[in-house]
Amino acid sequence: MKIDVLTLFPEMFAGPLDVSIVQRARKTGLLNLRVHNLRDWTHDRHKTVDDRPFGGSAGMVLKPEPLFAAVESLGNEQTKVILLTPAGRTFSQAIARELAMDEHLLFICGSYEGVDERVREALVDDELSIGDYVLTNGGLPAMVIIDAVTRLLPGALGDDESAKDESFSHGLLEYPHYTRPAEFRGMKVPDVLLSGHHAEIDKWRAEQARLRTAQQRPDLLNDKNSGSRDKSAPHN
Ligand code: 4G0
Repeated sequence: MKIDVLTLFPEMFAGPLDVSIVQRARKTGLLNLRVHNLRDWTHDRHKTVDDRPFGGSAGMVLKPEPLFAAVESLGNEQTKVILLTPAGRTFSQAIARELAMDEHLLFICGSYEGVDERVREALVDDELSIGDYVLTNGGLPAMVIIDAVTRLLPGALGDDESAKDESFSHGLLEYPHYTRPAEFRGMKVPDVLLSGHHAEIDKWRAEQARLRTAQQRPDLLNDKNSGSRDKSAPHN
């Protein structure tokens, strides 16, 4: 998969995408990630990317010219252009699974009050938000989405990582996990996990997952409208 990012702050992207599973996906060629400075598509001396809104009001708006030039130079017909904005549909594991099937994603990291409406109309295929809060720019949301999508690319996870059951593919939270020692500061690992009775262990885990979900995320048990749950998706 190819991913291009358009941002005013490319320095932000050093770090989170240079470690762990995303780093390995990049090194093995599974993920071709390129982060670009939107100012590279300006032509004036001051590299102007924004301007005051017509009609007045506080704040600035990203000008259309650099964004059109950038998207036209980086993208083609099969590119999915995604704007990060608090006004987008809320990102979820189900959306991550959809994006993982695309060949080419191009993220526009908005800042300020937003982008010129003609960019949304003519260039943007999808608008995504990572949740109901406002950040200084769309860089962190882009990194969150890139991380979630990359680990779903076939071959991105190692054997240990992919064998793991996943909360959001069942629509339930995970059961509790324990490792050695069997007793730590007086806190004991449940006997059933030490018993070697795999049917009993599976039963206990299923019950714990249900209890934990009811306690912490009762919204996920509600059959309708669970947002992140995709009942049509394969259960890995
Ligand atoms: C306001 C996304 C702020 C408007 C972006 C962009 C939070 C999120 C910003 C825009 C962001 C999120 C209209 C592009 C940038 N903050 N919740 N800040 N537009 O995903």
